[in-house]
Amino acid sequence: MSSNNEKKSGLDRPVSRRGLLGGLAASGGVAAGLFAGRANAAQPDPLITDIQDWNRYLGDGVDSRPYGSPSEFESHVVRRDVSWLTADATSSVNFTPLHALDGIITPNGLCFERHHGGIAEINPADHRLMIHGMVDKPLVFTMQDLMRFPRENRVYFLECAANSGMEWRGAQLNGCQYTHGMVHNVMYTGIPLKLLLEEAGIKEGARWLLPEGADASAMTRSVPLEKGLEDCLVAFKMNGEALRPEQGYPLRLVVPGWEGNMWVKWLRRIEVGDQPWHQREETSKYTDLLANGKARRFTWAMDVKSVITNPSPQAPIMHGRGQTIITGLAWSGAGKINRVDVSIDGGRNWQTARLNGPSLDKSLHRFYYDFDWDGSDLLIQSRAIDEAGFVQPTKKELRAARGENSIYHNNGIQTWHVKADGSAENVEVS
Ligand SMILES: Nc1nc2c(c(=O)[nH]1)N[C@H]1C(S)=C(S)[C@@H](COP(=O)(O)O)O[C@H]1N2
Ligand SMILES: [Mo]
Repeated sequence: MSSNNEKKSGLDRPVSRRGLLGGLAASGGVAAGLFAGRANAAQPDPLITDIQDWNRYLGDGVDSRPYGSPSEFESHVVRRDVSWLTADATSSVNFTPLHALDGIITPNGLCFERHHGGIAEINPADHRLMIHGMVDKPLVFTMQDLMRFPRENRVYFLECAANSGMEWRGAQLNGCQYTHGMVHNVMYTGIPLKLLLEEAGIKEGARWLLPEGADASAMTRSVPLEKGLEDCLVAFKMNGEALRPEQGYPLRLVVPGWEGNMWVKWLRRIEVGDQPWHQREETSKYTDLLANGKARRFTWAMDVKSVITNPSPQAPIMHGRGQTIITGLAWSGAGKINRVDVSIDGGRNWQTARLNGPSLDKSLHRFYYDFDWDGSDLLIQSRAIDEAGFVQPTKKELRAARGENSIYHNNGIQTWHVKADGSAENVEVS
């Protein structure tokens, strides 16, 4: 996929709210009357009065698409990367096009990808999962062995801890795909890890797990045994079909609510031990350097967060003033989302948004806020509150607590500046 977002120079500096609001009166009203309803048009609409080709000629038969893909008119809805972020083709990341989706489920072909050693292509017949270390009997499972274990279906978000990481020091990337697109939400079919661990028999004194991937990066992370027994899954299906190669085919670990990095893909080994291993991904990476030079470590749970997906820089308002819908996503590693508030004036006033769709534990939640847009400039924001009572902080509050050194765990409130012509831009209010 070609890169299509460049670093925006000059946006490192926060835009002051005073400055933006000062400009509101002057620019408001430019879009007036641009989008009068078609029903009033003087000319007859040929799309109504003429018979179109698709109405006249037979279409393709059922044999033409044995595995379906989206309409050609949706070809712009793809994962995209940021050129200056991606070092080379194999150590890379791309982003979910959140602005083009609705509901809560991420389609398989649009789930963002993050891999440290490229995509491992594994024939499931050649795949093995080993459980060893502090267990009564070390075991090796084939994929067929795993099919004998009771399985469960659960929907969870996966968010990379570095999601929004480029925004720690100021508004930078123009689009929620880039600022928030390192998240996806999928229904997994998998075996509770607890069942596999019990099959091997956990020895007394065991406290930690070390899952390892079969890819070239052989990714490892220390996971507390308690979490493994509580709700982790060894998954082989996503949204009903086999995992995609990008997502760890044929087997991945699901660690609900916790950093994406712990969700080891191409899962081939789980070691059981009595202390953490202090691997690369939990020491030099995925630790949060504070202003005082100390670092937070083992920051596993993803914090309460939300973002407005429409309108946003890649998805301007196209229909002009009047009845307008703001929509977005909210999630929390602590559980369900209780409430989402929306502001259209940069956080001075807040209204409660309407949550819609299933409200599931550690899953994305969809919210809508319907309002009458008068065509004036807006500073739109969303603020999520989860069932544990955590409230999404402003960026100012976040920086006061954590400084600006980190790239991980940025859950600050996002602002889009919507202009009179319906376009939107990434800004910060101060
Ligand atoms: N084996 C292996 N597992 C891995 C990775 C990897 O490079 N190799 N990347 C991790 C990171 S950093 C993240 S954020 C998630 C990304 O999952 P996704 O590609 O399904 O979005 O997988 C994690 N699991
Ligand atoms: Mo990640």
